[in-house]
Amino acid sequence: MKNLDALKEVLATPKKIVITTHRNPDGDAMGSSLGLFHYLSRRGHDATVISPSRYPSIFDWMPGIDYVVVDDDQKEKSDKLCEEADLFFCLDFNSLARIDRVGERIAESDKPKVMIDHHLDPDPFAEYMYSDPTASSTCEMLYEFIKMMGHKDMIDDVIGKSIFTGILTDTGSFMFATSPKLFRTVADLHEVGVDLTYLQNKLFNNQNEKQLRLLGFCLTEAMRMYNNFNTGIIVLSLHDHKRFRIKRGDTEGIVNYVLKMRHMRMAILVCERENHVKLSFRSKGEFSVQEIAQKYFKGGGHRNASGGVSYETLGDTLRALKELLEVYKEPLNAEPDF
Ligand SMILES: [Mn+2]
Repeated sequence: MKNLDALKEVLATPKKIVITTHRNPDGDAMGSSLGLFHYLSRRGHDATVISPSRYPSIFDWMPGIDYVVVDDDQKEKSDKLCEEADLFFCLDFNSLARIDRVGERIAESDKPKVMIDHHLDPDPFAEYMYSDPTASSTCEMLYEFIKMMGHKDMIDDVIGKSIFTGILTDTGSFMFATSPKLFRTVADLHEVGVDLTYLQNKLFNNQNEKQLRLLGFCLTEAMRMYNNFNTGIIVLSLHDHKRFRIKRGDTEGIVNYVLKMRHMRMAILVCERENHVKLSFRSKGEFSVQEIAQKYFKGGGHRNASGGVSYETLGDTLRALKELLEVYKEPLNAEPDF
């Protein structure tokens, strides 16, 4: 990590610290933010997590979640915290443009910034930058960070649970982006008492009837097959959002079901919102959805999991996607490498 010793120096005396993460925070965003919050608070810092938007209710059980400030709902409080902060931590995103209003506040501030993130192509806005696109998750990196600070012994069940949450969600329960190093980290977390079964139940066996019925609808009605391109696209219109009363987090993980079909190389979930269309991309093997999300939909992420947005209508967005299938026809139809 760049300037680690200088950062140790900064953190040697109590500071007012704002920890922030990306919009629509996932398990890695919440896990890393809360894990860091506990670590810094215990060291005597006055730390607050600001999430640009609300977090899904499946994270309600996480220790410390009640102290999270949601910028969309608490703008004044959030502005005041940013104004008064001595230091900012930016977790699980790598460009301030990705976090709208909070990003603007942070960009305006002349106070130092720390970035801990595993996405590709970071914007070098942070004085203290820890970027590792080979890491499974920001949570895995947070574990390394606390170790580098010399405080591995502070990682207990509470911090461990937060870290483990991001590892589980970002790796799809160890299905992708794993490494020997990750399993060593996980073994350490196990040793300090983090209960994997407890977390699995909290994170993955925690849905309500509506969410499961929505999954059923997506697979029976909303999934469009493009077998000539080994691609499946699930489309949820505004009407569907109303019909199923879809809330933040309800569509989490649904896109992955498309890839359960043997021949599928790419899966896309298209959600029509009031003034934009949200896209989630998944792929198997070497085929990169990161490239598509970044080049055509102002987004990005990882090779096999990325997100983006379109400001065209739903119809125009779907037409653009179909044209892209033609553009990528050859790699989509290559011999499977999975
Ligand atoms: Mn992540």
